[in-house]
Order: sequence, then structure tokens, then C-alpha cells
Amino acid sequence: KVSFWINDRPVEAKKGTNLLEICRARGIDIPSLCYLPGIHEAGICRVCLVEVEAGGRRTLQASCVYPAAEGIKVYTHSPRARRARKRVVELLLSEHEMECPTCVRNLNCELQRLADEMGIRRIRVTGERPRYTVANKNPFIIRNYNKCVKCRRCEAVCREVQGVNVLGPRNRGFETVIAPPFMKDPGEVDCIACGQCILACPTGALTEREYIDEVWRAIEDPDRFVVVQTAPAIQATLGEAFGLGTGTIVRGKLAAALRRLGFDRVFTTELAADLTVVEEAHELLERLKGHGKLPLISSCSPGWVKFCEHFYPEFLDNLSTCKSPMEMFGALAKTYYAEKEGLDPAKMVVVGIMPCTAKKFEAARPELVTRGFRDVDYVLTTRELARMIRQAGIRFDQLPDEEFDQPLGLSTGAGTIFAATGGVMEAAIRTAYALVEGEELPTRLEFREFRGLKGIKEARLKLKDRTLRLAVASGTRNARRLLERIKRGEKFHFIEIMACPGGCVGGGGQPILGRLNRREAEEVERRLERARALYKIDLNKNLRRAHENPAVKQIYREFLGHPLSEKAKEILHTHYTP
Ligand code: HC0
Repeated sequence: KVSFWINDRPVEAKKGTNLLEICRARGIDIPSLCYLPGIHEAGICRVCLVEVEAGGRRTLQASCVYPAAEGIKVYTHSPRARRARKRVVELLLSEHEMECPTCVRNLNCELQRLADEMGIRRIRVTGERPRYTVANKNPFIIRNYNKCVKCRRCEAVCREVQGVNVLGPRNRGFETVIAPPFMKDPGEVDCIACGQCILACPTGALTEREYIDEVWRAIEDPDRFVVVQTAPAIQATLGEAFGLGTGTIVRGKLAAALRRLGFDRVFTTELAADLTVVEEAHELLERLKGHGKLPLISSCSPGWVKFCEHFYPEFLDNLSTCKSPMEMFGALAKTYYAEKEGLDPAKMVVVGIMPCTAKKFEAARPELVTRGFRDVDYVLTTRELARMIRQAGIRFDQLPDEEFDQPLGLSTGAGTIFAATGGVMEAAIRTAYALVEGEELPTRLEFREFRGLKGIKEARLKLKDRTLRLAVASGTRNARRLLERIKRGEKFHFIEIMACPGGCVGGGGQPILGRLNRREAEEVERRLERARALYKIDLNKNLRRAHENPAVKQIYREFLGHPLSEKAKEILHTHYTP
């Protein structure tokens, strides 16, 4: 411990802790921009300058990297500190593309908020501004370098959290931008499309590629039959975009909003998640019998699949051949449901509401086409859906609770928990257990060893006469650690990998609440709250095992036959090649 002074008050803190954290813990807000605790502590933007008196000199220091030391005197809001911070933000603004009213981050931009909080009404520095063309050659992310403030948070998250490392400073001096190598488009490098960089970006320099107008056009076209499916995570996160507390469950309002937007049918991806569980549990049992490679690794997270293709192609045969629930749903909608309802699949449009930017990439993959039709036509993120709801003038908080349409709106708790890290594993084990041990035995429903935000979770589970070694990883850097262990000889039977930290609840398409003045603990807590909401829905469901879903049974009875049947393989399975 060291004793020192903050704003003339004596304080004690652990030696070496940075001043910014110490102040925030004591209720003193110092603005910051480039700082991401534990991920990016570089002191490069200078927005968090404070005055520090040490060794007889009083100087301006970046509080995010200045360590607490015995006897120093810190002045967080002295006139000089405030003036310096204001000037730093003015300089950032002076080269920023000022298109706030048309920017997707308008009113949700950290730079804008800083300017407002500091009372910047006029930018006293004028000069040249960079002019870059907007990079938008891929279906998932748009980079606008004219709005980049070079905080390098995207770069830090890409490297430190995801272990992908495709972003870095390019060019020199005034020309510097944070971009993929040789200023290539993210679609041309090893980017996995996870969108974690978008969540990290304080401005509108990084955004998802919007498909809102295309979806409006489809809805307005009387010749189109537009089916919407919503990912399990949306019900636990969409409310945040409308000011509801983190973890507020909005399942009923979500269905009501989609109906009012004009979709012809409102379904849930959870139905297909249940179906995935049934197919994947059978696949696991087949592989355990020696048919196929072990460990079986889940393949429903498209960011993870892309990561595997770029960095670990030797594991591609370990991936489950199951399409992701989103893709299974699209394929079923345009085959089973089209036949059942007498619809022409050529006139159907399937829209996915996903917490994910990689799902946009996945929807465009050439492998994911069934009987000549793309399984999913458009993917909108949680954020885009919130924008559409606003565009339609819908007061989200005043909507009644409604149900999804049937039969593709029926789901069990297993499908719901898919969106939290460990959920796919827990859901699959619930069903595998019942398949192997028999329905008559009391089945274990909860596998708490797979819950929570730990990057890698492991357990051993007895399945009849065999002990299975299972693991769950979220965040691709953790996936990398786990795969390296397997390469060194460790044996596992089944592994779940989700690209985003915490699983889909932490997806790159989720509402951005801004990191300004927030502590990392709050970010983590937010992901936990979202996951808790999903486990609560699961707990309150009568049916919690995927194979008990009456709609799943109906689909097998009327259409697919049985799990892993030829037809199931044609419609629900795929294969990825390097
Ligand atoms: Fe997910 Fe999914 S759970 S990837 O995290 O598996 O995006 O929410 O929709 O497909 O179901 C995302 C979320 C999904 C899929 C499901 C899986």
C-alpha cells in the first residue's frame, strides 16, 4: 500500500494501481478514451490527463498508466487538467469527420459525449482532415477511417481478447489509421467477422453492414413472403436498446414488435437450436462409436468456424457437420415449411435477427444453400432491429407480450440457453444423456460446471460405461489455447466453442452502451446478467430438453424421418473445407 493525495484528500491504494482506476473506484470520473482495463492500457489518447505533483514538479500525466506512488499529489479536475483534456478532445475533433447527424453512432458516440461533457462548443484548431474511401467490400463490417480516433481499442481487442490480430497501425504520422495489413478490406484478410472491434470502437469508424433497407423492401413487396427468426440472445438484450435494464427479458415484446414491422411469420431460431441439439447429440454418439473424428467440436458460431478455417484447418474434420441453428432454420423454412404451407421458396425471404456480425458472413457462404436457395437472405443485428423498430414508430416499452407463430416458434429451454457460453454443451448433454441412459432414468438437467464466464471450462461426465472429457471455450483466444492443448496430446470427446467472449450474449451485434467512465467489472457483469436472464427462461419452461420439443418431433415425423437421415443430412448438415 502507498499513501498519497487526490484533490487534497489523503488516500491509500495498492502500489502500482493506475490513478484512473483508483479515482473511479472513489467516485471521481476522469474521462478516458483509449483505455480498456486489462486489455489496452497504453495512455496514448491523453484524454485522461491529470496533474501530478511528484519530486517537486507538477506535470500533466495520463492517469490510465500513471501508477499510485507514495506521497504524490494528484489533481484530477484542476483548471490546467481540465483545459488540457479539452484541448486534446478538440484536436481529436479537428480531424474527425463531422457527420454526426447521419452517423450510426449519433447520440451513442464516446467522442461526441466527451465533447458535450467538456462543453466544447467551438473547435479552435482547424486544419487538414484525412479523406479515405469507406471500406465496405464485405457483407459484415464497414470501416470508415475518417472517423477513426486512433485509440487502438479495436486492435487491442482483436489481438488480446480474440487472438486474431489482423488490425494495427498503418502509414505514419497524420496519415496513420488502424487497419488490416496493406489497408486491405477485412474480407480479404484473416478477420473472423466477430464484430468485437465494433463493440470496442468509441465512434462510428467501425459499424456492421446494414441491411435494414433491403429488409424493408422485402416486407413492402407483396410478392414476397418474409419469414423472420430471432436468435435466443435477442430476448435478453434488445431491451437495453430501449433503456430497459440489462437482463430484462423481452421475449413477448420482441415477437409483438416483429409482427408490427410487417413480417409474414415470426419464428424463433431456438426451434432450430433444439433440432441442432438432437442432430449433434446423435452425431456425438456416432463419433463415440468410431464413426468420425474426436473430439467433436460445435460449429454453430460462424466466427469460430472462420477462425478454424484461417488458423486451425487441421481441425475442420472435427467440426460438427450440423449447420448452425440459423442456417438450419432457413433451410427448413424454404423446404419443410414452404411445402407445408404451399409457398414458393423462390418468393420467400428469410431474415435472421442475430446478436452477431459473423452471421452476416455465414448467411453469404456458398456452402449454405439448399436446393438452389440461400438458406438465410438477410441478417440484422440486435442494433439494426432496434433501429427498425424506431423507424416504424413503435413504442417498444408499451408493446403487449405476444407469442411466436407456430410450429417454428416452439422451443424448449435447451434452445434458449444456446446463447450463453456453455449452453450448447449443456443442451447437448441433456439430450445425449437421455439417449444413452434411457428416458426412464431421472435425467440431470443442469450442468452448472459449464455456466459462467470463465474462458475455458472443463468437466468429466459419466455416460453409461464411459467417462467423457468435455470442454467449453468462448473468445477465440481461449479457443486457441484449448486447441493448442489438444495438439500437444490432450484428449477430449466433445468441445463447444463460441467466438465471442461469453457466447452470443457478448456478440458483436449487441447494443453498445459505451465504455466511457465504465469499469471493466460492469462490462463483465452485463454479460452475466444477460446469461442469467436466459437461464431463468430455461428454468421456467415446462420442456427443457431439445428432443422433447413437439415441433421437432413433428418435423421428423412429417419431413426428415429420423436424426442423421439422408434428408436430414441434405438439409441440416454441411461441410467446411479450407
Ligand atoms: Fe447465437 Fe445460435 S446461439 S450462434 O450464439 O448455436 O448469433 O443468440 O442464434 O445459429 O440458436 C448467435 C445467439 C444464435 C445460431 C442459435 C447457435
